[in-house]
Amino acid sequence: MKRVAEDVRTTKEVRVHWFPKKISELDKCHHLVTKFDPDLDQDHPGFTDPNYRQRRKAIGEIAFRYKQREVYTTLRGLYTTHACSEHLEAFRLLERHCGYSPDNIPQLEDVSRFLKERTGYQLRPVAGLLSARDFLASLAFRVFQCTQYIRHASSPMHSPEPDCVHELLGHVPMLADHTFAQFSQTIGLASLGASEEDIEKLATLYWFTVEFGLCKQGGVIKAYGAGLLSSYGELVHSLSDEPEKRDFDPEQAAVQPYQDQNYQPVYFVSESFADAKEKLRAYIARIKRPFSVRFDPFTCGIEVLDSP
Ligand code: TIH
Ligand code: FE2
Repeated sequence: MKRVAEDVRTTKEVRVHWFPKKISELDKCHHLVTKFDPDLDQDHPGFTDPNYRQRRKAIGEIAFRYKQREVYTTLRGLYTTHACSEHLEAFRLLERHCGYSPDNIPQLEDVSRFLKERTGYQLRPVAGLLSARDFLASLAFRVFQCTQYIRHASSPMHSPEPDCVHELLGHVPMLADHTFAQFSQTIGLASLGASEEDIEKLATLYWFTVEFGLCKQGGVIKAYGAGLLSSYGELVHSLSDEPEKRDFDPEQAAVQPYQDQNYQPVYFVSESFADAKEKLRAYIARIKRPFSVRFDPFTCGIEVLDSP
């Protein structure tokens, strides 16, 4: 598709090709001409030399990784003013002990080991978007399912689906906090064996808290939702005057329609994690289930208890 640069549209509506106007827009100039690619062009002198082709690929990846660096440093710069204190603290530790840096994407296994020591959470790789029932069930065991691929390079500041930027920069630091880890597991436990209708409500509640939650800290609103902390665009939007902000009420949040293609028009603000956890517990206690469940930390299994 040809794009028209808006500010060079003339009165005669001459179509002009889009062109970059800021150095950062060079990120959008990433289309490669493959005519001479040694992997595709049989006449290329290196076509039959696998070592050469491999070396070329490795060098090419350094160029693509340049963008990853940009996402990391841009988000990190914004955290100081926009992220909650729990996220900031864990992020410092992840940089010190877990290989978080602008030039490195850490291994899932290393990050999982770090979390296990902090809150007992562990990470496991997942191929794509899971059903809400399966995803929430894993939280009951303090297992977090992580995607491994990275967002498309043409849209570094927002992705419509989870990717490793979202998991590593958004979720992981929050899962290192005790109260938040408990909050997440509580949603997971409530989801086990729940009706379709209750799964839908719990998934929506998860959306407005774990993914897109805001909270008050020292009289200022900060972000704790992973979907905000992994998207520069939405992080700025969420704390601006543009969207509506409501006090967190699980009854309301569980049925609030949400946006999963673009920025949210509505966010819920918690007084604190402790307060959110208490409200969540009260909400969950009202969900009807013919049995109750308990996580046994010794066996890491679920005990099912019939109600009297
Ligand atoms: N929008 C988030 C991002 O850009 O990192 C990713 C998602 C969060 C929740 C659903 S998709
Ligand atoms: Fe997520």
